[in-house]
Amino acid sequence: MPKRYTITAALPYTNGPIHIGHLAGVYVPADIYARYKRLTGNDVAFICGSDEHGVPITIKAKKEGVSPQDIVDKYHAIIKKSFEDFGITFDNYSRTSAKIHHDTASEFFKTLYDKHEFLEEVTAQLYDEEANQFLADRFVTGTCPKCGNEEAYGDQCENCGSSLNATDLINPKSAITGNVPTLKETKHWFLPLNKYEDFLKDWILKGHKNDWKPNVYGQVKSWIDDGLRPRAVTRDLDWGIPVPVSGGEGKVLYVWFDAPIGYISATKEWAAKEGKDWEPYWKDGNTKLVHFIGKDNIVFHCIIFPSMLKAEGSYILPDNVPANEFLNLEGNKLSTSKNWAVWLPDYLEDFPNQQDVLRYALTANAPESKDNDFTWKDFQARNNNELVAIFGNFINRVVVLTNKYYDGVTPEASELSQVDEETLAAVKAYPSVIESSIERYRFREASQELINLARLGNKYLADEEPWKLIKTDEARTKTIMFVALQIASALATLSEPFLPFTSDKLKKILNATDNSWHDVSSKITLLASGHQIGKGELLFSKIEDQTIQEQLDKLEASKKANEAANKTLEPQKDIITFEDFTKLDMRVGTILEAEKMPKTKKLLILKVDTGIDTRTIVSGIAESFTPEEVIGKQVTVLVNLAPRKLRGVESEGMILMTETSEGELVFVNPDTTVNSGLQIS
Ligand code: B3M
Ligand code: ZN
Repeated sequence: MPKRYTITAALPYTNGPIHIGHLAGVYVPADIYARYKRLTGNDVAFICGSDEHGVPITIKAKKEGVSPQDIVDKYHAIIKKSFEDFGITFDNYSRTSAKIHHDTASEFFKTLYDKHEFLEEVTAQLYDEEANQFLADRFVTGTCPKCGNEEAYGDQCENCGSSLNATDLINPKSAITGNVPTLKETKHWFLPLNKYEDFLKDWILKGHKNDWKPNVYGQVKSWIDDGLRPRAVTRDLDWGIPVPVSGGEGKVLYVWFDAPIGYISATKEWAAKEGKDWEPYWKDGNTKLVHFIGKDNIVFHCIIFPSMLKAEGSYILPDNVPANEFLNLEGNKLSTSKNWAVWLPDYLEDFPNQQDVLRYALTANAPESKDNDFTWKDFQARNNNELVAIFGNFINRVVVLTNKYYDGVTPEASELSQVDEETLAAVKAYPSVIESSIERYRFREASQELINLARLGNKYLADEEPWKLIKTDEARTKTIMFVALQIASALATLSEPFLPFTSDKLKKILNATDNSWHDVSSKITLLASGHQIGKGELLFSKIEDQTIQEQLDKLEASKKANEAANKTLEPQKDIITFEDFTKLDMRVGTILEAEKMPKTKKLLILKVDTGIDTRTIVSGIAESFTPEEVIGKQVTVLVNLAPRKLRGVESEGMILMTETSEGELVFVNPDTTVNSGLQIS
């Protein structure tokens, strides 16, 4: 019986492009699920949009010296295009700066306000005197009281997922000035989560004990067991949705209050465009609501938003929230701020038209129950050993042989052997095999079942060897190729959720676009005898080691560039007087000899002509220069530094150096050759 599904995917913050972690954690699994539900005849609203409020946007705007609207306009377009490029089939990708969202969120807040669901309280909040601004959310960092993570934010700890009030943080620090915040009184409206504890215990801890993923259920249980507290749902910020009640001047809705309502406003926007009624997608008890998110959003989708929906009273609640864990990259946490990521636009530039390879590699290795690591080596292996060697190889053989033996016409099968019968029966079972995994949100497992179907095809051809039989048994060869074409057609249909671009290509090659998901298990024949298929084309191509090495080098380079760009300069030292300065005697020196200090890695022993004399100076430059490289160099020497013994060698003076932002040592030296001994002042 077809059902109605409202499927949502977390609204990405529009403070940067999206990367492979976003795809793996949220958007590819959500798209697989939405495509599968459509293919199996359900009414689906697949909803997402840009999350355009919140402190991350204003921090980015400040950093780039533009307005928050400029930032969201720029990244909304970039992110929207990335989703389109990767075949993420949202029915609507909206944005929370849209008027329909402002109206919907304001109305939602007003409804709760009029029902006296909020606590209205004046409390002492963190304040940055220098920036003259309250510090909430990502405007303040500190140590998480629950797990000790020292980079927790004012509203959330990404390490343990806890939702926090800024005043919970230990050793808070302003993200604007670095100052220690003071406390200042201000009025906010609080959602009394404690009031919904019994409802949440009943709805989740009892009602979803067996069908919610253990990583989700476990986090929710620990918060509820810890006891829920009122949470402020308004902020002293100027970027966001104005608080629509008196006393709310200069305040906005907390981004995590407004953003989930973005799913509702985006559904409204879509339904209006489609001439549909939006309400059944959010208010009909027969609709299944499924939220796809990352683990750092569990508290907001399982506790706060459901409590809001419950308080409002007319909405359905999520049937499931299959949150994924985090994806790491080459052993390190993916990080926007550290530029340690594979950004989707960059991937497409380096791997044009290979979206499915990334979709597949991320699905086959998805962090479904624990954090997982993306490596370029695994990406290459998934492509070469599975997509090329199994899926692509099978299709290529079927299509090439059908064109070679029968000019592309699907041959007539004569009597089926037992192996043929068993093989065709196995093919018919695959829709429900894959369904069983998808229905339990096990997309890794489902993707491997798809590859198993291709394996079945390969094994069938390898065992039946039509290329040999063609010489001796025409009838049997026709039957084998007929069976192989049925497997290929099943792959064309069942691959669509996982490999949408490949599925399209394969349907065109087979000239077969109309077999539904259920047809694969119910129809006697997917490709009838006499059906004309098209010419073959390679579905996947081998990825060479060199290509992978280039990606690893690119990652290293971006990491170094990012470290350089974010290198914090030492603060200026205490002021000295001119008299102090005149005590320093700096001369031009010329390095005459150099040798490594035995048993050390860092030290070179230099013989330096200072113009006054030739003296020994020990310098910690051995990791940046070989002795040969420095002989003859003119350098700046501080000659009247008291001599000191280093590893038994008396060093008389110091060579002035500096370290570039890339971390390499360079000499501070005159840019023309001059006589040693000239004073530098
Ligand atoms: N903007 C995504 C994040 O926390 C957040 C999701 C909102 S879904 C309503 O990275
Ligand atoms: Zn924590």
